[in-house]
Amino acid sequence: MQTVGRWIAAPSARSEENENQVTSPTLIPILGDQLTRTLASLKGMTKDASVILMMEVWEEATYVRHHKQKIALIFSAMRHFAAELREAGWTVDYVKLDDPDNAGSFTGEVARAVERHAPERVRVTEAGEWRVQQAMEEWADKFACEVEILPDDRFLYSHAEFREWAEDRKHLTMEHFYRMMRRKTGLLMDGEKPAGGEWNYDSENREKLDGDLFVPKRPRFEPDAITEEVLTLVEDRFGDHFGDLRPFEWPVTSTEAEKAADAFFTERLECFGPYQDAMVHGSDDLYHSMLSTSINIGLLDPLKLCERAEEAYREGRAPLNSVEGFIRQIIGWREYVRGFYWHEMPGLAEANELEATRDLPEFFWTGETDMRCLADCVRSTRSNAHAHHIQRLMVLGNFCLLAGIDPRQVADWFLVVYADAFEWVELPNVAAMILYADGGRLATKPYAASGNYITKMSDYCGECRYSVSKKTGEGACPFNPLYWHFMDRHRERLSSNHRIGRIYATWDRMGADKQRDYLDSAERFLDALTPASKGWARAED
Ligand code: FAD
Ligand code: DLZ
Ligand code: SF4
Repeated sequence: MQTVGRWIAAPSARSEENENQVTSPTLIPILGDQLTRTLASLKGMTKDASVILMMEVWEEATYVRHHKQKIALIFSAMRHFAAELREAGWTVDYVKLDDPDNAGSFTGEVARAVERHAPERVRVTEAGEWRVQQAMEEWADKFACEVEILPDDRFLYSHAEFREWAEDRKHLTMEHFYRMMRRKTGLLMDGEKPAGGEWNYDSENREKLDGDLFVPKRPRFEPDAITEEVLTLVEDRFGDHFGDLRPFEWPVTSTEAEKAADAFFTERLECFGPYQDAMVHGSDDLYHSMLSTSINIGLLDPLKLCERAEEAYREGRAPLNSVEGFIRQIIGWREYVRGFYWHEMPGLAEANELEATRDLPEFFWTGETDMRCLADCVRSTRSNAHAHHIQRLMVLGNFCLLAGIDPRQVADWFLVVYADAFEWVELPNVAAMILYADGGRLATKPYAASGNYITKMSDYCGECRYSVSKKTGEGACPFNPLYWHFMDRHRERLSSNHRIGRIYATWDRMGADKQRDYLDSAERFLDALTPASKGWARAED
């Protein structure tokens, strides 16, 4: 379904190719995360009646002060995509950041393009982020032509379907959503039954990585002339943003992204499952796919990736626990958080169920902390604009949860620092998954953990200045007292939670002196944290 002048979500996600070719003069804006030749707004369009508009705009590059590599990735991928479209015969009106008349915003640039091309209508695929979608919905009132906003059918589940699924559910349990998606897509299904008899093999995916295991290097993509020009621009205009710009090695075209996917399927998928939760100091990718940037900006089709993973299992090239784990991340978590975002916005951006108000510590930006696990995660974040899932969840996220950091500051940090960060995927992971700020709509309990979890899954603790086995006092791993401080301060809210309530029996058995030790240690640590200086995440700070 498409709408004229205002936006309504479509009832089904994968729209059909339009049967009737559109021949009236049409302006088609394509945003920086919509770099897909089969994009909804391109389907059924004739090349001679269409002008594609692509815009590098200051507002998008600075609404938060993105990591330099993220800006470079988007601009380079946009410029390559524009060249690819031109090669295929489309007319592309491409506005560069430094074009003297650049209006600086999507709305300003579409307005200028409407004047330049006098189209009968503007046809656009819905935005990934709430903020941009709100602006798009005003276009029909602003421009002297029709405005069509189409559902983004690169996702497998539409907003309306998610609304219907979520209706009347108190908890929006991902596992239920995921099983429904397995049935809907037929992925890893043997008739009505899940392949292998189980829906979820997560319990087999918790191995620590032995230092001797060989981890193949992922392909790196040397900057070409287009990327080099963008890197110079980014250094020049965004040199004071967080993060290292070089080496810049992300795939910036669908051809490069396919090569990255090939390497993952042939070299790393096999071990993806067992070592999904492992962390090794200085080893940044391990067996992860490193495909999120390419998927999120449209260079790779998520469903095709899942089909390739299933094929590897069916042909005996990869074990079921790895393949199921990979498919679950994509048709489960990825689709789920996108549905959750649109279902819970705009409230999700303000949610703060645990009333967390502490400032983000400065070391999230500088990496200067004696906590070896956190220092390594920030280092990888700064150098690569990437950290893998368990680092984001159980080290960085867990710290923010336990220390009670203000969700808005945490969300800004995660949106700034990762090349794959777009609010629709970042915010549910931050506000709901790691911070429990949504009050448990997404997770049935907070993912709180002491140093025990980190030492079980990593080699971080051995050379840390802190001792993970020491519970309180000087030299104790800060995660240990912080864990109990968190549990104690949220007792009223959490003790009735059946998945967490029994922890309080352990707490009570400790006795008042031991409890005081924990609380004092945590408070001393928290009081000594240096809050982040203003201006890292947003210019107006
Ligand atoms: P792999 O480990 O190889 O996983 C395969 C794919 O599954 C990923 O490429 C991704 O598309 C998908 N996926 C896995 N986990 C999730 C998840 N929890 N939510 C959505 N998709 C998932 N992912 C983003 O793409 N952008 C973000 O801004 C982002 N922010 C996050 C913030 C926090 C606090 C947490 C805990 C997770 C976040 N994630 C985000 C999810 C996940 O960490 C990344 O998708 C993953 O690390 C990307 O690396 P990869 O491609 O090697 O993933
Ligand atoms: C992330 C980003 C950046 C940094 N710059 C641009 C840009 O100049 N032009 C553009 O079309 N898209 C950019 N993007 C991606 C957008 O922020 C993304 O398309 C929206 O957030 C999705 O709603
Ligand atoms: Fe992190 Fe604690 Fe281990 Fe140090 S001892 S690496 S702070 S978990």
